[in-house]
Amino acid sequence: HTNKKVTVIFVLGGPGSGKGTQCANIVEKFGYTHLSAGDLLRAEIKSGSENGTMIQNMIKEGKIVPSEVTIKLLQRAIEENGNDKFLIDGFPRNEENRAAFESVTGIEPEFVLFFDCSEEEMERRLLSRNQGREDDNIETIRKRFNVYMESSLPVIEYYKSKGKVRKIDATKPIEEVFETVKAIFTPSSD
Ligand code: UP5
Ligand code: MG
Repeated sequence: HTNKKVTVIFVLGGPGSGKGTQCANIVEKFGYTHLSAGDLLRAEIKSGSENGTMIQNMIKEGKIVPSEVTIKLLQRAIEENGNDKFLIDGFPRNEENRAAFESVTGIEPEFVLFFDCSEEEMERRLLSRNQGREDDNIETIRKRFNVYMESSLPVIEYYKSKGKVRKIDATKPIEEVFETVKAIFTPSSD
């Protein structure tokens, strides 16, 4: 188990729903540390790690990288960081990810932010992002949507059954989405 008492929020939603964008806002306003599983995996490719080629091929196909790889990166990032509150963005992506993270780290999320966005809008955003991501082409985007529907939505359903999902209409403009996010992070006085 992770050697540290931490608060974790999972940030979930489809490809291009705005997870990374809103995490940056939450970091600035509420002092969390942002851990994007996808960013950690892309850094692992760049670092020339022995898993790099395997990770690169999986991302190109929109597939989910074996959980032990992703969990090791997340756990190391949590343990190396001085902060005690984390946004974990884009993980867990399937039931096996979820169960393995819980048993390996002993961490359960405080709640789950779910960015709910139409596929049409997500596709438009990904195709105009232009940041050189190898998975932002229409063939890979379709595969990412399929994996999301089949494997990732059930994780959100699981947390919904535990009353942990905070669902946000992510189709709106960035500023409006952040207004909703802020309300979730700001304790009410009732
Ligand atoms: N944008 C954002 N919000 C907007 C708004 N409200 N209105 C208009 N435009 C908005 O946003 C995407 C684009 O939309 C940006 O240009 C932004 O300006 C604009 P972003 O915030 O980047 O969206 P995000 O949800 O973070 O999209 P991302 O593409 O990162 O999501 P994915 O979940 O697809 O990507 P991730 O990096 O998490 O994973 C990539 C791959 O890694 C996976 O497909 C998988 O192969 C692998 N992976 C694993 O195997 N395991 C993991 O645990 C994680 C990843
Ligand atoms: Mg992202």
